[in-house]
Amino acid sequence: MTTTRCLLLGARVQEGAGRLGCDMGPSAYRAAGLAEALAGLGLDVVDGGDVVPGPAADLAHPNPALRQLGAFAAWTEALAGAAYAASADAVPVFLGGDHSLSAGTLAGLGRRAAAEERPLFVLWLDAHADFHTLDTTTSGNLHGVPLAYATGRPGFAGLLPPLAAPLDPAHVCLMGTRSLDPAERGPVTASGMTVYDMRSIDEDGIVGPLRAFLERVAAAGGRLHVSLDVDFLDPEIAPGVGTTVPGGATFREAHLVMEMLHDSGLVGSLDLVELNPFLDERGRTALLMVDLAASLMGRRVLDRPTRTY
Ligand code: B3U
Ligand code: MN
Ligand code: MN
Repeated sequence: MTTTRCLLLGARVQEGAGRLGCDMGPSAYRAAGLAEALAGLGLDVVDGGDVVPGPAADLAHPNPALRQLGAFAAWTEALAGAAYAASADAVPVFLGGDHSLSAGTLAGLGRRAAAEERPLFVLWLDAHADFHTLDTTTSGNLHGVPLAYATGRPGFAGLLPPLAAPLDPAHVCLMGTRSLDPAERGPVTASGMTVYDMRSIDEDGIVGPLRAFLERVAAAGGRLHVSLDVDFLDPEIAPGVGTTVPGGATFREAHLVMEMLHDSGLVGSLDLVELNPFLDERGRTALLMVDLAASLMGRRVLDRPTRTY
């Protein structure tokens, strides 16, 4: 068996969030020992440094709320190229950075999946759906749009890079959802994406729904991308994020998701997004995200370090 090659790529994107600080995320993951934790599992870990975007163009749009559209376009272009290249022979782990970075990673991975003639599937672990178009966002924060762009919703053409292969919404599974804006609700429902909101997880648990999704991915011979937003987690255990929403996933729910993902053997790439070290408490959110990534990459419960978060 060949050793899994794991390529860490920092994306110091903060322009998509409503407050500053996500640009420090990659440094926090490095300080929290992500590379060492993954190497300790026997993986071949390479830290590829940080992706650097080109200059931000001055892009105009009729929605006056939009902020940093030019920077978003530049990051998307750079990250799409990085994700396509990295996914040729490694499992890339993107260290965010706010969630707008996933516009780029999804674009690049869509291109990679098309080249492999495999369908791309996405597990979106998040309090939010991030399904706004440039026209519907009222916050103007572009971390609210990446899934809309990647699935080919209208209004991005001419501003963001064209998609080599739009993501099929039927291949997207949202888990942990508990905050949708009014303008997102109809489109999310109509899209055909599978949504397991916190209500359904409270009622039915997380195992059955995740197993059903993973079985679909396996049956289709799919490539699976996981996008883990810190606010998927309950803010009591993960305070280091700009948009805390009460009632999120528990410590064990989150680890169980990661353990099942590992057992599936299907995950080809991972985004760790929305960590804001400025808002964290003694690195506890960064450490928890590192431990979750290690669970996904194969660390078993009994091997976990004893930490006080
Ligand atoms: N839907 C809201 C809030 C939000 C989305 N993603 C995050 N927050 N992190 C918006 O601003 O689009
Ligand atoms: Mn998000
Ligand atoms: Mn979120």
